[in-house]
Amino acid sequence: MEHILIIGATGQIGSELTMELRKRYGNANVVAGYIPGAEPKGELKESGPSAIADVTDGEAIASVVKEYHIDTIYNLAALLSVVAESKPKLAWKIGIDGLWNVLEVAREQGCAVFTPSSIGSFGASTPHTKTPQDTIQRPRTMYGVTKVTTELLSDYYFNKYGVDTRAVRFPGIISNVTPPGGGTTDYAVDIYYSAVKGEKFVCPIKQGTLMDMMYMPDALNAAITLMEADPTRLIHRNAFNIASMSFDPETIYQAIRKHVPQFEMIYDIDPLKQRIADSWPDSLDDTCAREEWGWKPAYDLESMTVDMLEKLREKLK
Ligand code: AKB
Repeated sequence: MEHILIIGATGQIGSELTMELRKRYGNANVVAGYIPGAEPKGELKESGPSAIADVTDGEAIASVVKEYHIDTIYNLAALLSVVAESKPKLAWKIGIDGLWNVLEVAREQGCAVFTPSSIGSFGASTPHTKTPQDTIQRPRTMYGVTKVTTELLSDYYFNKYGVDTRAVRFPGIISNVTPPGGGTTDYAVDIYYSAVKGEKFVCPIKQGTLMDMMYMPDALNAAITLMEADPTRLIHRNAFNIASMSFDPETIYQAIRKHVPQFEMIYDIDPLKQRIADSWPDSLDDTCAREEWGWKPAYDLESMTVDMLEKLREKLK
């Protein structure tokens, strides 16, 4: 990786991934790609180059790749699971037609491509505990359908054209910089904001509903380490299970209450979010990622909670 384009650089993952890559690869070598209406601001804008990179416009992507001599593309453009259910056509257009555009540019201009998949690529018929790397993937959400297709299309471009496509299946990502929007796992971010603001948290997911989650620094490390990995060690490519923690709402609530004893939580279940959460795994088996490229998370629920509370107290003061 020398010259990198992040498509979706102002989103939850993109905003922090861009800054981390700039730290590691040099500010001038990492281009923040955005769509009009979601322009980079503050440090993201000031620290390095940015360009309009609308995933639905293949020619525009091609010209940014050419102008900045891009060799690696992080394609983070997608609608999350809940919002994709209300806009299925747009979810397909961004997730799959957009991916096609990116893969074609990559094929023509010799770029490596990272396009994340998700725990949402699994469905109710997938084994739910210690979900294996290679298993049944028959999701019934549009988000899941686009994520399985992402994995297949990325493998197709690798096998047919030799495009260096690699990806992980992200769990719910918890961060304190840019909030997520329209996901099923968003409650695990929102709960920290409520705790720090001194508000009662209304949880949309039922007690006992387990889902894999990950702290942002581990997610960034996964995305970068995989793209830096020796390709001869990779048996899998699209996409690797990665895991660091799995919990239900009660467990994260108790973890926060250890530090904020007066914090209160009540439940008001959102039927769509609950249906999606019930169809997703309780926990993933990430053995292949550990063996093939040395994946190892740094944070667990307790260390993430301490860091989240400290950072949010600072941010919201
Ligand atoms: C969502 O909830 O839609 C995402 C995901 C797990 O992919 N955070």
